[in-house]
Amino acid sequence: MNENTYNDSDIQVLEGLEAVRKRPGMYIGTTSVKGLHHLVWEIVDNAVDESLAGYCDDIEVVVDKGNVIEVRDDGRGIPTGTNSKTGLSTIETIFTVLHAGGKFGGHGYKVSGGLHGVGASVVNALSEWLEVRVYHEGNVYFQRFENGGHPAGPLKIIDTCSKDRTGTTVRFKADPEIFTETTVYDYNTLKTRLRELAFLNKGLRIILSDLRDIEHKEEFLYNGGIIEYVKMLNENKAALNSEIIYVNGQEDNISVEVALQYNETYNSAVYSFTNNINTYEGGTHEDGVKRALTRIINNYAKKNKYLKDSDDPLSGEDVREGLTMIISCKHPDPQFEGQTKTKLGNAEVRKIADDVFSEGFERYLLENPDEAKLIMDKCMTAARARVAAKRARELTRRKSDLDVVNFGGKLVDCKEKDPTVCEIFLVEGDSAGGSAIKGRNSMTQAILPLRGKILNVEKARLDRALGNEEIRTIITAFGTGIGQEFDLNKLRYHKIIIMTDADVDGSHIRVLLLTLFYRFFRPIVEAGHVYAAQPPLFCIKHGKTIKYVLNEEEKAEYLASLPATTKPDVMRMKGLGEMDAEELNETTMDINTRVLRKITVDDLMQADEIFTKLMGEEVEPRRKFIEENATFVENLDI
Ligand code: 28G
Repeated sequence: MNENTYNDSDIQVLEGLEAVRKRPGMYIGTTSVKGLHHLVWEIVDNAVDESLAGYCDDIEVVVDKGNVIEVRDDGRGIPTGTNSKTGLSTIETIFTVLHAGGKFGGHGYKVSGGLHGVGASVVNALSEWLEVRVYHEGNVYFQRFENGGHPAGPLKIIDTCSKDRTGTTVRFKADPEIFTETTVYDYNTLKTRLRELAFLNKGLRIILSDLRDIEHKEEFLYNGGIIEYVKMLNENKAALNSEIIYVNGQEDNISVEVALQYNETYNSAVYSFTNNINTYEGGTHEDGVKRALTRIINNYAKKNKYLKDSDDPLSGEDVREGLTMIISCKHPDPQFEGQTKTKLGNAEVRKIADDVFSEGFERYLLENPDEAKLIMDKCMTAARARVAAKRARELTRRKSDLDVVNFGGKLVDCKEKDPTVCEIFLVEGDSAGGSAIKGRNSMTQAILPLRGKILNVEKARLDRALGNEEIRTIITAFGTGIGQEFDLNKLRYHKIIIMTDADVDGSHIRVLLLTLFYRFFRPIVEAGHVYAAQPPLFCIKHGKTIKYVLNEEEKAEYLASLPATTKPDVMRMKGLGEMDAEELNETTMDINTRVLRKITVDDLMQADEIFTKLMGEEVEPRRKFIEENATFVENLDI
């Protein structure tokens, strides 16, 4: 083609590109920073397609100075011949004819393709300039486009290269006249998506480098694919099944891959993809897998007597508690629906996904009974929590009409309503409770005396736990609800202070409370709201000063600091119940003189360990523990 003359098809091409520049939103959704990144995804997707075709192992993305993007692949290189339909070179066709993407040429299919899947010509149309280099049979082919996709010259050979070197390189500068908000790329956005692409396409190496102000270079290569994705997502969580479960299969050219692992949290993280596109709104592939998961677990639970025939089945939410799962589907002709076109609509996929997953997952449970037990126990606990949460919600609903001060006649609330300055003391025993009520600052300090036994929530089913008045009162007082209704924002006191004696019984009650928190209120602890009051063990008088110390060590240290001649009385403190209001206030409650210890999740886990020992299957540690902690065990309401 003569570069100085236009023919009809040139005019059509230019009109096409002009349409893109007039209404960029129609093609890339938005010209905000999101649209800017979309340009990169379009080009990268073409390289990923070449990798899916089996010809490309490495993709390199460079953010160059001036926010120029360069994408390189080591595929076959775009064919350098002429396209019979357009009369232009294939390369020029791909970069200037709208919708000249994968479907062009009639066979094969694009398995990636961004959300809009509009192709390289749209990127070209929205670029100040764009250059393409193709490495093929020892030659470097080159073409440059300017001002929104106009060829600056014909395709030509500009250099030679090694015969082994094949591939395509695309370099472009987004047009600031289109991207008026910004043309600055965000490294993290690029990194997150490119890493995701590497997870979704096992064995594909993607290198990202940033040559702007702060230089970065990262490589993403996952031979385990989505298994490694789940591994990363669960990195900082305690895994339940140590091996990540992986299931895959295909039917009618539609492939489904699933990787999953349970962890000890209560949250579910299920992410699904179709042709590398994150289907945020889910769809038939996700429905099929979820349906199969629920059914297979229920079948297994019935068969293995976790559930009686008369029991309600486990719900979808029960079986997904603590579940991290990636679903990746590849489809030759995906139909995207929904508000943001991120919901897979193809009806046939529901059954295929169900078939593939149920077969693989059922076999996994049969072949791995130990892991299966961990999963079943987790699901059963989740189901109990769901029932309990419903009850709690009903209870709180009933309570909400009452003045919270009067419920059960136990909580002595503070006057202040702002949770950030309010404190609640959970006090062991009625007599200490009495002193605490008298000695408190009634503006900000609420007192909840705990009488009798606190139920061991580790052993009791949650519905029974909610039948326990002590626990119900605590839940209502906190205001957060429990289980699925739990809402940290509703916490009525930002300091929850456990006030027990410094003796063995006191520490036992503390352990029971911690277990309650561990199971029901963990986020409260994680947010740093739970404290242990530390009543002093000794009172040391020195002249006119009185010093309270928490333990023997502190006593020794303080005494050593005093001049030998003036050493005084050392008094052992009484228990909480024997202190009068003034003493209790001064030593344990007054914000100016008290010493609080913040309870951490580690403390909870220690408490949990004690319970695991006590309740666990191992007989010997259990016997030993019961022997060593006779009073404690006697007080337990198991
Ligand atoms: C670096 C940034 C982006 C690409 C290829 C390779 C081929 C190709 C691309 O063909 C025309 C349409 C369907 C066959 C295909 C090379 C077959 C044989 C290719 C890229 C002809 C487009 N040899 N690599 N397009 N197809 N990389 N990277 O864009 O029928 S695009």
